Amino acid sequence: MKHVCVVGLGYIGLPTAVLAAAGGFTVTGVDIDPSILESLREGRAHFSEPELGSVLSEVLSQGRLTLRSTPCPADVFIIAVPTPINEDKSADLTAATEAALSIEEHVRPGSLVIVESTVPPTTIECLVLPLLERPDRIGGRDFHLAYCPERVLPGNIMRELVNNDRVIGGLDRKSAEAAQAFYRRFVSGKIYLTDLRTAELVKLAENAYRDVNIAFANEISLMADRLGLSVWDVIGLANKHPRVNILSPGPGVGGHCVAVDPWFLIEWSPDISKLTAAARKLNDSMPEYVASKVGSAVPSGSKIACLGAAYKANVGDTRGSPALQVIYELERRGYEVHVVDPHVTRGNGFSLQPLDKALEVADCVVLLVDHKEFRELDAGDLRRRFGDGKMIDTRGVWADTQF
Ligand code: SAJ
Repeated sequence: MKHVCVVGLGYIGLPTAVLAAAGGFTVTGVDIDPSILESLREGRAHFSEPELGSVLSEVLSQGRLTLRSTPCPADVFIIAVPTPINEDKSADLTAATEAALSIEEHVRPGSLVIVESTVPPTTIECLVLPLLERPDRIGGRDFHLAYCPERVLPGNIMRELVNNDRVIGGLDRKSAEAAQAFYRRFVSGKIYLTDLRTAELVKLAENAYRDVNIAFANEISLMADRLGLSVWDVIGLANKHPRVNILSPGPGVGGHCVAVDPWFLIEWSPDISKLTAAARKLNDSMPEYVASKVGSAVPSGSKIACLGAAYKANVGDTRGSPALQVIYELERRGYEVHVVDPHVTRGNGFSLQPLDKALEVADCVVLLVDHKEFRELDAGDLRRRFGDGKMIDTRGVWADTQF
């Protein structure tokens, strides 16, 4: 087992390809996006993650990582392509299907195929396996097939890929063990072996668990608001209980994982996933709620300084960002929105402003993302400038203002 072909060089595939190369494998990284391949060939990653750039340059210079637009024969194939949802919240498995089809011709006896993309239950056995099998090439008997979902937290991917425990689901025991041998070369976390369906549900359960708990925090924030209380005090005190750990309310749930994966469960078992669906609905209603808070503070046409566009603190990723939903809703309601986000390099559908300029002209300030730069702001100065009623804090940074 020496040559690895990674299909999909995004937030998971690229760090995985780089770490496998650094772990001694010869790696071919495959992506259909020419601009990604071009920037990688120049040694530049198309997103920022601590330590990614340095290890990428190292394995490129050592010739351990080469880049192509189509797969090639290899001992190990990793599918790490996006599995988003469609407008109707159904799973979009187009990229995963195309990735499996693209490696099919290169699968040899003894090959190991690992899917890392997050998928709905039964996808590996019902969609991926049939795409790879031939009458004379049966999964398990002739090649190994495993599912190993990632658990990394954007902003710390390189370390988490190495240190986090892994769950590997195998088509059969030998497939799981073959995948374990592969990851053991660069993963220091514990590796747990199980079957395909268990691994699929484990991954979805992890993110649905988080979404439901965030929804609960948001529900408490609505109650606190109606009572005229600080939700930050309420949750802070409730969490003093030794067995209570209420998460933090916010303007909604973003990113391409926690806000997406629960829909795979809802689509697969709508008759069961009542709590999961209610949590998704509540979290997706939060941007509108935040916009209504602004509506209660200042009239339409006012200038609003929106601090944050990214989906969460200290990252520049705006995919599925609830902050963006608030920004678009405020614009729809006729406000003049001034967006500040030091982590976002380019605004899509909005222009980015310097912080001091936005605060200078604004009638109201809304904190949407608790970037470290915003945590460093002097709340007292802001209070003197805006007054409590025109500082809307959705992340508890200015604590004693109402969310
Ligand atoms: N959020 C809250 N309140 C909280 C925590 C998060 O409003 O208390 C919001 C964030 O602002 C953000 C969204 O939820 O908009 C998701 O952020 P996150 O930090 O919870 O998760 P992700 O999407 O960055 O990463 C998650 C992680 N999963 C879990 O924590 C169970 C990560 O470990 C996964 O690998 C990743 O999803 C994934 O790729 O599946």
